[in-house]
Amino acid sequence: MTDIVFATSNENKLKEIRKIMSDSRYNIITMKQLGIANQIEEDGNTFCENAVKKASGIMKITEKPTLADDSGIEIDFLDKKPGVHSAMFLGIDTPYSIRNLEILKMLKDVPFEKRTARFVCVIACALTNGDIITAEGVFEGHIAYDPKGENGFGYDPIFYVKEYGMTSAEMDINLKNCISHRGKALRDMAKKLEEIANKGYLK
Ligand code: ITT
Repeated sequence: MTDIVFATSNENKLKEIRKIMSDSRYNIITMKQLGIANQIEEDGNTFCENAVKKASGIMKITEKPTLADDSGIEIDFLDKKPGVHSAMFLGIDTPYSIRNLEILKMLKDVPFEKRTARFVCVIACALTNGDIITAEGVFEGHIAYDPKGENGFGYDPIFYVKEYGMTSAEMDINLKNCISHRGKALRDMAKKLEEIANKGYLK
């Protein structure tokens, strides 16, 4: 098993990540286990910039290969907002139950075809030799009319996936991981890490 740090303080992300990586050769180490807090400021303009900043900042502290995820939701009717600002949209301490209702109010009377939205996730891996690898995943859907479902986290209760007739908060973790932005990005990252391991950079 190869130790790899995952630089996130979001326990919900970690739960999904652990499940996706469960049959990989990687042993995920959390910042909590290492006793370090995320002191990296996410001030980039893109998911990629923020993911690279988090991964390389924490790799410099841990001196171990480090993964980081930057993700968020783009709502077309709101000009792709909140995007990279998803974690602090409508107030960092505002419960998601309230944020989600506020978003539904912003989209009141907006017809289904104009409620398109997507979750985006960029995962970056900072290797100890300074190399950076990135992978992206996108999950397309619509903003629902009412929040539904208890699974997942964040904006999942208002993210409706037409093909399954349910929100991503109504999906079990395996289904969500199979089709989600994070699942796609992480599986692509695992493939890229495999290629690197075969070249001998990662044991
Ligand atoms: P770390 O930076 O410590 O990883 P964070 O929660 O601050 O944790 P981000 O900066 O990447 O993470 O913000 C992502 C936000 O986007 C997250 O807090 C949710 O509000 C939203 N989000 C991302 N992926 C999501 C998902 O799968 N389901 C629901 N909401 C999601």
